[in-house]
Amino acid sequence: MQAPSREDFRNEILKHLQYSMAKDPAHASIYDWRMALSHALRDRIVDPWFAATRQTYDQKRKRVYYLSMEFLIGRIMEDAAINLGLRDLCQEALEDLGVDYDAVVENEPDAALGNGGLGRLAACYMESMATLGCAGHGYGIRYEHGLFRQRFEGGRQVETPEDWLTQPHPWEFVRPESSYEIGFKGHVEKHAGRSVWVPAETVIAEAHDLPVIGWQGRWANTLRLWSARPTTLFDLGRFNHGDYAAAAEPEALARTLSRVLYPDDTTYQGKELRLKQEYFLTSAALQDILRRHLDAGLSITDLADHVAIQMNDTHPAIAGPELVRLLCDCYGLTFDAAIEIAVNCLGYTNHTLLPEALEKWASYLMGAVLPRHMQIIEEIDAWHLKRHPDRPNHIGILKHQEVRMGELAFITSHKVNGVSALHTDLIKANLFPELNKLHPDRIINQTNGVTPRRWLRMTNPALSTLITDTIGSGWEADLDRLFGLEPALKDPVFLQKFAAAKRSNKVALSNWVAQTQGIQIDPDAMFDVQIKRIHEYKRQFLNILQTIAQWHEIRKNPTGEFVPRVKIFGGKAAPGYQTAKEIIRLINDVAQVVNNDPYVDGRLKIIYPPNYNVSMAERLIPAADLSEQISTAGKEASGTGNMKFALNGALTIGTLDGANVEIREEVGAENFFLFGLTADEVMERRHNPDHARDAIMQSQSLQDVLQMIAEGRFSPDEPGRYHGLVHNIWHSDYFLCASDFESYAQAQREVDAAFTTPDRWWHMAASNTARMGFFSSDRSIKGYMADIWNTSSAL
Ligand code: 26Q
Repeated sequence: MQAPSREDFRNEILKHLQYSMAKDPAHASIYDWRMALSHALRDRIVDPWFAATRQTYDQKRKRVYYLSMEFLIGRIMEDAAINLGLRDLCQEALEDLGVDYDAVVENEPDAALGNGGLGRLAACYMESMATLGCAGHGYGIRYEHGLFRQRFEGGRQVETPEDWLTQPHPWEFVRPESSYEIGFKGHVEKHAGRSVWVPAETVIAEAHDLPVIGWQGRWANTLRLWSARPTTLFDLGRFNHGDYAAAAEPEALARTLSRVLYPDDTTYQGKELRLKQEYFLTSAALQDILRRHLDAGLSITDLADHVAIQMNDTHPAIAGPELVRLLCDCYGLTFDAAIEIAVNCLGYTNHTLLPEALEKWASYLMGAVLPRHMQIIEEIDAWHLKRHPDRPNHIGILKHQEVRMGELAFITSHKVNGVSALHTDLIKANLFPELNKLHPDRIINQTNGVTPRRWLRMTNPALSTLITDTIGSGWEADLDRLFGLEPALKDPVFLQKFAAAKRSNKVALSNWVAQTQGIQIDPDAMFDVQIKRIHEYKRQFLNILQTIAQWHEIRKNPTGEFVPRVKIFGGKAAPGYQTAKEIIRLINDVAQVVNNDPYVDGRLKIIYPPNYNVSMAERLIPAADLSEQISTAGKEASGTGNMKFALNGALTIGTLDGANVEIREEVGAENFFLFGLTADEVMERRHNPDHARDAIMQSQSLQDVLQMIAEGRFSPDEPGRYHGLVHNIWHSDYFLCASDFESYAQAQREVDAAFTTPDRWWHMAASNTARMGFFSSDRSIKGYMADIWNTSSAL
């Protein structure tokens, strides 16, 4: 579609203000303008969306289905405008109408339907599939409440519900005709040799479609989110017997099913409602997939030629048993035929090695909620054992009266992938060593990526313009073209412009911090950023210990030369994760002391804005000088924030963990601040039961820091507040903060030295941007298409 003229587009916005919102421009609020603009943009998505849908149907293309319990989308409007090539036009048309474009963008709530990395990855992958012309459908849950909102009270995290859906959502289209019944509980009957599951509870899954528009609007896919509706409002039998509470049960289940996203990202808790949510998503998706396949006139036995289904972690791993159930019980296939089709369709992406994060469901719970699936799981396990009689028994799906979802997903998939090279090696060596021996070709790597449209073009216009001025456009959909910046790295004028782009982003962030936090920060200080979920393995604790050490140094040398730093933290803790919450409170307590210390005199500031989310990441990342990627080696599967920072010209201080390893290889060791133990050394070091004490005794600085915390320097009203944290680092320190402390301190001093040599710093920073092409999610998706989905682009 042709881009409209400025005047035409202005009129389209006005038309929607009048006829979609029934508002007079004289009385329109920012919200009304946002709705009008969203509708005007939406109109321009419909044609490419129809065209792509029709082409996939006509050509009977293989379709890819991405099943995920989380899609962490963030704001939609500006992303759509960017991909349609209309962003500047939106700004101009609103300007003509006397409306502030930035305020309209800000008015949109984040779609926070995810916890962190896994959910944001799903959103980047949807965008890349649309950009690449891969016929892909996302399936997720339309949570009424996304990830909780975070506030700080006296430095402590307080959670409040998120309520993005209290406003109308202009990007979704409800599809009542695409509704499916989902059963739970009940029993299994046998009729003429066929099993029939008779559920005791049912709900309806109703489809809500979001268009996902690719770069330049050349292709569009659908993200289909399910919401639960009751099958019947009342159980009339019970109602007539006067049992009113029980009569309302069907409605109560449906109301809770798609109500809220579980806020844990690393500990699974065996909650019945979570299992029901997982089955709800999976069953609705599979019924929809089979209906579409059969509606196209294709044979059920050819399913794997036309359908690839990717499971985003084990959360939808009930897909294997559910597909077998549908094929056997509803379409009459034999078990052997059904499981073969299922394995050929399914792929499983693993995102974690942390034992506490691996999903396991008590067999009794699985048997109670999904009785037919429990039978099928046992059958799948027996089938696998029969095919591999030498299989050690302890590596099966069922162990200690639990269903292990990782093993289930592995056995029911033709490909299992890790999300970085190191992570994939560790999956082979530590997580599934024996299954890997039986299936040596099954585990493969697909290193994560991020979409450069959102994470560079949209959020960093200053740098994007410089890149385009230097190498021309086209890099947005072919990120390897950033290598074309290489000659410019030698040009001092280019490096100056690079620095100026960064500085403009830092000024914008400083203004925002002043407005929202009431704290003045200096745009010429180094902006040192750690933003991610709060978790012990990610080691925000190590960062704050180091920050305290730096403060201590400044106080010891009040007239000394120090590189001014602003330490910026962002992130939420799972509501039940007490240690993570203590770390949050410590950071806030330290910030209080440091930010109000006259001796520091602007050389150190600590900022922790509450409620970190996608939109906040979009502000912080373009303004960062230093990216903190400091997890205990072997624990972070990949990381994707690390990629966004380096792409935007921040330097990384990091361990050899996850994708840091590959980032360092790409950008060059000389452009990366490495520290810490390797994954092998971490395992080795834990053999020494005194590793923490030994490390602490060797670092006077760390001893001083721990002493100050223990004495209550940061919590004078309650000196014992952090005794738990201090005791833990002395006596256990599983994540090796003590062992890596000195190495981290030394790397930080190297960072300071580089920052005080601007020529060197900006050369390093620009080298990062120039060499990050590999980390486009387009490269990842091409890998999935070639190695897992066996499909090609329609463009
Ligand atoms: C499971 C069961 C019950 C309740 C919640 C969960 C649950 C939910 C979310 C478990 C895990 C998650 C999220 C995990 C996650 O975000 N992992 C991250 O995935 C990224 C994308 O691959 C990686 O870059 C990160 O390294 C990894 O931590």
